[in-house]
Amino acid sequence: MKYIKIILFFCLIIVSSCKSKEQKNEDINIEDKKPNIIVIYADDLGYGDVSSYGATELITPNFDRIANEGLRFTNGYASSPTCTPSRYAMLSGTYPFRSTRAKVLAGNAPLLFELGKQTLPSMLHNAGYFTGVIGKWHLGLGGEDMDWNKKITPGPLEIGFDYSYVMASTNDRVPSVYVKNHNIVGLDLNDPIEVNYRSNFDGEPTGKEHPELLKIHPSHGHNQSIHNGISRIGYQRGGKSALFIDENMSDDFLKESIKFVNTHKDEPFFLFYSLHQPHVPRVPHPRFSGKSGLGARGDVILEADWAVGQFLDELDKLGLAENTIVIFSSDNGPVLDDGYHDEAVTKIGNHTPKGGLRGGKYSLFDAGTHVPFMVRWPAKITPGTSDALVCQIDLIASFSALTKQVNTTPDSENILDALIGKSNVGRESLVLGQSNITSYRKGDYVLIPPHKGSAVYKWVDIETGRDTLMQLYNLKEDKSQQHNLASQYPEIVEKMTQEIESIRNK
Ligand code: NG6
Ligand code: CA
Repeated sequence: MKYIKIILFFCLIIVSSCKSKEQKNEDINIEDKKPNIIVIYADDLGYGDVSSYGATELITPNFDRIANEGLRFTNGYASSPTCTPSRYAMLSGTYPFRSTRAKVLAGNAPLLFELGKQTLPSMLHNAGYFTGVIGKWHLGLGGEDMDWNKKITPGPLEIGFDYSYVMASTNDRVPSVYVKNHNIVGLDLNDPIEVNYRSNFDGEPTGKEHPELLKIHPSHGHNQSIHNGISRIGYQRGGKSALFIDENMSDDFLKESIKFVNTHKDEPFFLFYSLHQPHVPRVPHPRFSGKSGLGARGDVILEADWAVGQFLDELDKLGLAENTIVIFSSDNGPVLDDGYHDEAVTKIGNHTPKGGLRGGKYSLFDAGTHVPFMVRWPAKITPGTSDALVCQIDLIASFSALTKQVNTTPDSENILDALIGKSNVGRESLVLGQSNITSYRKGDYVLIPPHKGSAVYKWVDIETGRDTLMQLYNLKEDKSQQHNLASQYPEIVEKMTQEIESIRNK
């Protein structure tokens, strides 16, 4: 009996010590486990294109899930009213005006980034994350006069991504292919692909000369090489086995993204899931054709919303949702006719993609850069709405603070507390735009310095925001920028002008 008691006593000690070890580990894990980080990035989605931002004619339950389960920012910005500079700013923490090349790039442009400088993926890679990009790239690939049939480098892998599966440029620019790591997906070297942005290849039909071959007709530009019944910007020949099918693009990127999170579920990961919707050409899978009643633009937004829902479901299934930061935003504001007759204009009805803001894609007015911006992190964020001024350019400084890295980029600011709702103060001020064409937001004011050029981009029917006069608006009181206050508040204009200069010369 005595021996049995002794044995039982030791068993108890062993069991209880195991239990306390397990509990401790759990505590350590909760505290120390790095959250996964996912940026879901739409292409040309407007502030008013999402139902949680006020859309009533278009219902986006899955984008809304992120907003409802996280923080919905009412003052969230892309850095620029076009794609390349916004993406450049987000990944490099550098204002686009600091790079002469950070403008909409041709499909055969070399990689935009300066190698060796810190980027969002390189910083997270150094913090122990597996980093990946899937979807639209549009940041240049390779060097000058690249042979697309050989190893394509430098590209995403040379700026800190561990894995990449990207559309080479845009869906309306050749080459119409995906590039996985260093190579074109599905390329048959017996049918090499050639790309040219100056002249066509002999015997290749173009949209301009052969409109009878087209299923979607261009309204401006987009009349060069034809692929999948759609003429594009630029000329390409060959590579037939590798050309993407527009209708499948959303599913292709979704499948890749689902595969990515499954493969990396057991390590911290960063995924830049870069949607191509609702950029032109808008070609939904037949499952979504006609679903919105708003033409192809509405249909592809519903398609993107569905894909995001599938992706979020996968995070749930894998048990990852709780400790994963999901950011959803857009690279620039909305446009209706961006180069194809696709009923975006004729079927718009009562839908308002810019949600009451002025301007749109390409514009210095607010709708160019003021976009949906939501952050979900169930483990840490209490759902709600935030009016803090936040910008995509700040992800790198904020996440380097989160992962205890040093931010070495010039313009990114640590606004982590605002991003996770610990504070309702974000940035104090923000430069927007590209090259020398900039505006400057500070608090509720936005200053648009004089810029030459026409008041409207006629081909897309969007106000440019350019004026030879100084413009100053108070966005809190005048969100549609109707009242120019510049002459009323010369001292604010003066101060903000000086601040732009000092940021420029930093
Ligand atoms: C414009 C294209 C437009 C779109 C845009 C870039 C024409 C006439 N228009 O030059 O269709 O491709 O560039 O869009 O070619 S972005 O969202 O990738 O910045
Ligand atoms: Ca875009």
